[in-house]
Amino acid sequence: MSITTLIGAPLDLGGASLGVDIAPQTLRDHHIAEKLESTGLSIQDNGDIAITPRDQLQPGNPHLKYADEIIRVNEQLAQQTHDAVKAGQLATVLGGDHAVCLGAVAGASVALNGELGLIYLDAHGDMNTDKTSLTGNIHGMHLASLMGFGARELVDVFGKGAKIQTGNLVHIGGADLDEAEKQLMSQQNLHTFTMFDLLTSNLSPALQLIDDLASRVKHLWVSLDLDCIDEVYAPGAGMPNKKGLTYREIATIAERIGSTNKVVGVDVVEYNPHQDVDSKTAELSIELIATFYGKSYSWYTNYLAKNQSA
Ligand SMILES: [Mn+2]
Repeated sequence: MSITTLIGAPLDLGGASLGVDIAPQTLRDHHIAEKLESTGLSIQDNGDIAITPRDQLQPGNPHLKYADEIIRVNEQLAQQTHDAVKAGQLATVLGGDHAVCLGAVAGASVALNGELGLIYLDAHGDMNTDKTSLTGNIHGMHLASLMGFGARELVDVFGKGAKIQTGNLVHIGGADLDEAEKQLMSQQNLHTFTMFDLLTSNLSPALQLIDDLASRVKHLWVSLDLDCIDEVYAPGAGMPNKKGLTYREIATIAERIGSTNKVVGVDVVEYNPHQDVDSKTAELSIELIATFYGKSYSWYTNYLAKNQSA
């Protein structure tokens, strides 16, 4: 039985989306542990990392807002994902805003000596730096940091230098990309699949990118920003998306990722329970986590479990 460590990281300092701080508790209230256990995973809940409230902090450098606290939280988070992965466990991180991906992935990467591919599902690039960001919000920078670009203090979280090689990233779902991000993507020849690609080529090239990455690396991390999913299916995303992936598209991508059997950790971020409708986004988050790990959990599997004859 695979043991997965649940780690709550209720950080809301990386962006302006207030409400993501109650996401880990809301998912626990929706029985995330029991539901994941019903798929065959065994859960060890580490609880939440303590975050200093915004009103007790100064934003500091306007190009790297709340950097000190965000780095402190990510160092702690990295230690936890590191220890879980080092022990052969899966690490499931419940954000919080997307800036928690920095520590989550850094810890796993260090535990695996850098032999880690990253599948990044997001409507945004999250590849700005302190020099290119228009907002100074770190939840739009950490993916550049993980690849070694931008402010040193972010790049060097949990050990010096890049944690993910540029060739070992697959970015899927891009819809709102900034100019600087598009430049970095093309200069570095990153493997990307945007919503435009989906509309012109259908899903198959994205599945190929996943398969190709899985054949190059021993281990995978999946970072799911719920805003890559259409607001019809994920109304509780921090930044609701009208041109996002449909349920069948994200479910198919998740199933393909799960079929690699290489996923060592997942972070699910930018869930804002205040905006959720009928707990749709919470339920979908739980289903997708299970699917990334190669398990199945859905309305249908529940129905079968409840309606077994004798
Ligand atoms: Mn994001």
